[in-house]
Formats: sequence, structure tokens, C-alpha cells
Amino acid sequence: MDTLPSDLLLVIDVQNDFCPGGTLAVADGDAVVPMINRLAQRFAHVVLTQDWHPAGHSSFATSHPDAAPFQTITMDYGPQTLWPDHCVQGSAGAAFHPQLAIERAELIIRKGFRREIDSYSAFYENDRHTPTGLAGYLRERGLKRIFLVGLATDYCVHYSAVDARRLGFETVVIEAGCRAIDLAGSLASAWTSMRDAGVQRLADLS
Ligand code: VGL
Ligand code: ZN
Repeated sequence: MDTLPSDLLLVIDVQNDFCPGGTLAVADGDAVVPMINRLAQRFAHVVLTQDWHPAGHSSFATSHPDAAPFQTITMDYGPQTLWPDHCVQGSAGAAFHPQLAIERAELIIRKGFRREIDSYSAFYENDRHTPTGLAGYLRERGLKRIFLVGLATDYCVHYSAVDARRLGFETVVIEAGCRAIDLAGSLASAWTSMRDAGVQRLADLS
């Protein structure tokens, strides 16, 4: 498959805390790194996202007395899964995987930096309403079709892909460049919701 000058590779959260040894490790998460490095060479434009929480973030189970990681609570913006502390601003866990070699990336978009609200999506925070600014950036740059890879398939990749469609971008998830958390069937339901939103699922970009 050929890529176009108006295509973008959007690399979601390839950070140490989501890789083996990290605090919210995704099984085999680091396997996406060489794959994404290779893929990136085929795109004229690459943008990275970075999960970037202040210490004491409201998505951390440790911020809620009596709560446990992976439990879901109700926040004023809706349900929120609670996570182990991860991707704390400036920490080693929040850094990109050391082998991720995409110096060419044109933008790094940080998300989840407000203490009181989480942001899975690269486009909107978890109230599904507060924009990160990425849509405006992509439109001003004339980028039309978004290929997504990264971590995790069922959370940040999923929410970003559905929002990209909602915003009118052609959207493709490259499965070989993603790995999932898969909490209580979340991976299967993520693929269903991506399909229903009109997201294309591509096994690989061969
Ligand atoms: C993510 C859970 C919490 C992700 C980020 O990148 O998928 N998941 N924060
Ligand atoms: Zn997070």
C-alpha cells in the first residue's frame, strides 16, 4: 500500500510505563517499537502522543481511598477506570521507549495533564468534549488520513481512532503496530466500536 503526502502516522503512547517493566505494562508492548520505526519511514508526516499525568492524577487508584487499580468509578464526566500510577510528568516511565527512533516526528501531543480529568484520546479528554488541539493542527496542515499504531489498542488507540472518525478524518488502525491491555473483554469491544465508527482495521501495511 502506498501512502500519500496528506497521510499521517499517529503513534500513541509508546512509553516505558506501557512496556514490560513499566507500571502499567501492556503484554509484549515493546514489540511494537521496531515495527513502528520501520512504518514511520513510509510516512511523510509522523505525530507522537505522550500520556503525561501530574503526580496524584485522578485516574490513579492511589488518589482514591479504598479504590484498587483496574476498578471503574464514576467521575463527574462519566465512568473512569482507575490505573496504577503511570506516566508521571518528567519520570523515566513517561519517557518514550529508548528504541523508538522517530526524530522526524513533527509534533508531540501530551495528554492527561489536568489533574481532574483523564484523556485516552489524542483529540478529546475523557469528557469527550475538551479538545487537545490536535484536530485543528491536522486540518491546518492539510492532513486527511490518519494511520494509528501504539499502546494500548483498547484504550488510547481505540478512543483516538473513534474520535478521528467523528472529526471526519479517514482512519486506519494498523493492528501489527498495536498491543492491548484487554481488561474484561475491552479489546473485543474496542474493535466493535471502532468498526461501528467506520475505522478501517488493517493487519499490516504491506
Ligand atoms: C492508556 C490507560 C491509562 C493508554 C493511558 O495509553 O492506552 N491506558 N492511560
Ligand atoms: Zn494514563
